[in-house]
Amino acid sequence: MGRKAEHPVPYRPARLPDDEAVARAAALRRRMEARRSVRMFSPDPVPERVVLDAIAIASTAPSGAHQQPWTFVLVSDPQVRRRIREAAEAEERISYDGRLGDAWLAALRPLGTDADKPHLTDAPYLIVVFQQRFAFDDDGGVRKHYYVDESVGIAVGMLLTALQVAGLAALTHTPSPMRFLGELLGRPRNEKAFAVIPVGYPADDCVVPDLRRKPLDEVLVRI
Ligand code: IYR
Repeated sequence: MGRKAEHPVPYRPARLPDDEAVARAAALRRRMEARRSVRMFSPDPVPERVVLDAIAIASTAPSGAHQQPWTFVLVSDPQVRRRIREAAEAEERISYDGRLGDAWLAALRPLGTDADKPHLTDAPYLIVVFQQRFAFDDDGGVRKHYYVDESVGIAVGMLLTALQVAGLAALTHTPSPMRFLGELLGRPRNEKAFAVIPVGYPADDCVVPDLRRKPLDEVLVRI
């Protein structure tokens, strides 16, 4: 495919020796298996440089037609975080009071989540991820973006991986509906909120649900 690109350029990354590749993959697997979604954050500051690098790493994600249809809004301002928390909790109260429905509430019960979202003000950073459903042309027209959900989902996965490798904790938070985020943050109408990701260190007394991950042989089919 790339062979027939309009302007192909050489790509010849050095190969790793097998033992080095095996060691790196195993080390990263151990690191990633230790990742947990954190809802109890310390207010301690984290190095901004780490968060900026993690966002830059997320932005290396592959995307439909290489349109890179994402915007990351990095929120540290405590007042903006408080406004986001208030608006998110207002929506979540309606959700937990019945909008989600019995089956959904039952599925969430093991996690113990509720409409209280202290992580939105405790964590020193919120990364609000927006997907660009389309782009504006120079002449004021619009240009459709392709595979936006997939592209932004991959970028968020890479963001979470980068944060974990750098020793930071995060949560993939999806208040619903999320329209308030675009309004609060003054985003243009081609952008749709995708997730709110609090980032920081876990609180000293942080606890998480006692979850088990599916073992490899349950998620892998080899043919
Ligand atoms: N958005 C709500 C509810 C929620 C939904 C799912 I699916 C979760 O895995 C966790 C929570 C909330 O953030 O509480």
